[in-house]
Amino acid sequence: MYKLLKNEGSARRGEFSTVHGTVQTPAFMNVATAAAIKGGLSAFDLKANDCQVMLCNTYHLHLRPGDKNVARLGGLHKFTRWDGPILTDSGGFQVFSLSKLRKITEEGVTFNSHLDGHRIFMGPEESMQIQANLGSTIAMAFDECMENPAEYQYAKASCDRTVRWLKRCKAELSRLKGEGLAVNPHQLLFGINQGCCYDDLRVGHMQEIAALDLDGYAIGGLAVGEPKEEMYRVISVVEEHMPKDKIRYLMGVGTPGNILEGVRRGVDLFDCVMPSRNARHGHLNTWKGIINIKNAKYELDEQPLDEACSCECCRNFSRAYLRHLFKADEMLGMRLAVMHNLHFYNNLMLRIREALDNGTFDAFYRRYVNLLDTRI
Ligand code: PRF
Ligand code: ZN
Repeated sequence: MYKLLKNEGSARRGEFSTVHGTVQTPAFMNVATAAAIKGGLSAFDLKANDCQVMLCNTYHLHLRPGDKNVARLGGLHKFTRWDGPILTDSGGFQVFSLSKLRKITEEGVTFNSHLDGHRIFMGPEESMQIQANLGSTIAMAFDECMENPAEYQYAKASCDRTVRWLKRCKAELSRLKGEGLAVNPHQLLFGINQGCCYDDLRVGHMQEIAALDLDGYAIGGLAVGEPKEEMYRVISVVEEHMPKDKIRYLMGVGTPGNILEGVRRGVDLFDCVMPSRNARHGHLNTWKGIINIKNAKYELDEQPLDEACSCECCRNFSRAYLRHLFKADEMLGMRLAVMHNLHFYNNLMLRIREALDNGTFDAFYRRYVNLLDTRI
């Protein structure tokens, strides 16, 4: 259930209530692809860093440890010890991004496992069955995330098929819940808008899926190589046709600047591997811009990584120590860096919410939109 608390322009301050707790929005969802945060963080670390939602992947967990095993072990919440909301991505995107040999038909997608190459089939029903076994709070619809650019005719046919897949997802999830086969009997379903960068396809697709009265709506198929101005334009075009009383999620986005632009255009939820992936390479977000901790200039720097940050790393350690850990390839370096970047993203969302509460989002946006994405 999404409750709109306040607007500033198109930006929305809201609350999303689920059986696993209420999410204050706008919010960032922290990526735990295979039920762990890369860099060695657990559910308890997420809690300690103000994370509200954990995101896991259907495809990865189906391959390993197997969704049936997760169901036998009581579902993802019990397995990971994360008691807040969990969103599972449907596998659609991962199949398209990880597997080279794949065949798409009306039924679904046949592809090779990225682990051992064996043939796997996944369609809307399989994706829902896997997500029902995982017991996530929110299941995502099985969609096709097209390459960009895509031919108009291909994009149109793909969108139409994604609508048919969505109807099958909805029917299958309600069957599973009705027959007591879902680990979480209250599991929610979000639809995903596609349509490449073709405005008419985007709008037509959004109108069709809005009519299905789902629990939330995502914008997919963006941040896949198009210029960011194009992405912002598509968000604005689609947003006008998204139900006002449902939560909105921009998939796989992005930098702090991208998030500020998304919020300004009416998006409530984001997720991205960027903070953890960048952290593992020593690229760290601060309130003054992005730093590379491996840089020689930090060798004797006794300041905290970011004096404005209250994460475990910034409260206790110097830049010099963190740089040393990276140089010496110590696991602790990665763990602290990932913790900091996730803390930064969750804190960014907190400050966005405060600005919306106070009616000062526009000033906040203007102050930070370029600064936070700048390398210093
Ligand atoms: N579809 C799904 N997951 C996704 C995407 C999508 O289009 C994207 C696109 N940025 C990220 N994750 N199912
Ligand atoms: Zn920090």
